Amino acid sequence: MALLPILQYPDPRLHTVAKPVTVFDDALRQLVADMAETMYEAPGIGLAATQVDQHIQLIVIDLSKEKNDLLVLINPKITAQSGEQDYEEGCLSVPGVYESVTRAEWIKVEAHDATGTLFKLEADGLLSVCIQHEMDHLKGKVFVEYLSSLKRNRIRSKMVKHAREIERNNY
Ligand code: K1U
Ligand code: ZN
Repeated sequence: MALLPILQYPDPRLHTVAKPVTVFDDALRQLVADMAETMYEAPGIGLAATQVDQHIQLIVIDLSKEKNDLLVLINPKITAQSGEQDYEEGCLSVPGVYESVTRAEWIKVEAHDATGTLFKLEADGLLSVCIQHEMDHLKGKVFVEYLSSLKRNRIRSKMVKHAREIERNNY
């Protein structure tokens, strides 16, 4: 298994629209394993393939404390939704930033697992938020795009400054 570098906002590759997965092979399952390891190590509760510069419709999520309940969603589609909820979201591509976003409270999702089997899932609360956040990544959307342009530009400047400082310290 391998730890994968996570793209940091405002990297333009985060705005790439992911393509559907068409082949469910060992290379895909290796990517799932590497993404899970990367998410657990970060640590985070979700990761989209977009964030590791792989532009296919693949998401991993694990909300368990024990890190033993991995959910793999491939080519996910929301088929029904209802209600609204606000949640203070974070993102491994925008470290240190937590901001409230309004999303659907309940969703019904269809997706394939890593073997290609189609399954259906209903989610509410944090799982619903996390699936919607990760599905946005697959569409090339980062959660800061729900914020005002003032807030988003402040976050962008902070991230660019931080990246420059890291680069300078590496010389
Ligand atoms: O997409 C990502 O970058 C992962 C993100 C998922 C997410 C969190 C909260 C709301 C919506 C989506 C994260 O995992 S950020 C880190 C985080 O929330 C966390 C980290 C350790 C323990 C518990 C939570
Ligand atoms: Zn994210």
